[in-house]
Amino acid sequence: MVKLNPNSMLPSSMVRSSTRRPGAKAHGQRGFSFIEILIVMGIIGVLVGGIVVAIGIWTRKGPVFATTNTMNKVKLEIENWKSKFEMYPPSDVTRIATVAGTGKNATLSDNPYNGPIEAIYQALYWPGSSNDPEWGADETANTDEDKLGKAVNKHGTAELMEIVDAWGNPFVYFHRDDYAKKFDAPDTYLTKDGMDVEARPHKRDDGTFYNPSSFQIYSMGEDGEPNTDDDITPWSN
Ligand SMILES: [Ca+2]
Ligand SMILES: [Ca+2]
Repeated sequence: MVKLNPNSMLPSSMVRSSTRRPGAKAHGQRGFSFIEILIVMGIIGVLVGGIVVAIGIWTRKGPVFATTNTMNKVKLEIENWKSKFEMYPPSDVTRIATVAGTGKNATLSDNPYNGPIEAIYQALYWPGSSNDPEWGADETANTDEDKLGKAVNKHGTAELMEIVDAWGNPFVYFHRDDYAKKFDAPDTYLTKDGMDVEARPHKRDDGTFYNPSSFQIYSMGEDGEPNTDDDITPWSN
């Protein structure tokens, strides 16, 4: 009668015995020394640590990087607008047609939020402007959900969109003519989280405004509050 090996289900006569003396090593096989294992574990630890640090830096810097990219794009579009119409776009949608000399002035939204950056969005699509910027899905929003009674831009969009930073909050914009006035009577913005905040133009330590001959655009930064240290600005402090 054929006996079956319980492990392999092969007849035991077909299973080669592999008995070896306890402690004996196969030919050419060598174990790792304790020191070698420690070195390998050390290398793995350094690699894992490096990856964790890199992820941490990216998590912290990623939104700043994305916000800076969008801000630079808006800046360039505004400069192109100025080349076309010889003035920087106003911070009020009701005055764009007067400044541009084309299109029809809009009536102001009936809410007090986000006016200047809404004006920039509309201005960049203004009749006669060569601008036709394309925005990523996360670069525009309408945090206050307002719209004009009638569309005035060349795409026929009545919605008063804002250009937003990587945290979903509207960028802050000031025309140079408005710096002093808006410093005393700041603009109100509505953040993604529904907070209304007051934004002023940035001043240098000596009390003068940054970009005195053009405009200011900046992000409120991660804290979602304007005029704090984490604001992302296009100028260096
Ligand atoms: Ca809006
Ligand atoms: Ca801030």
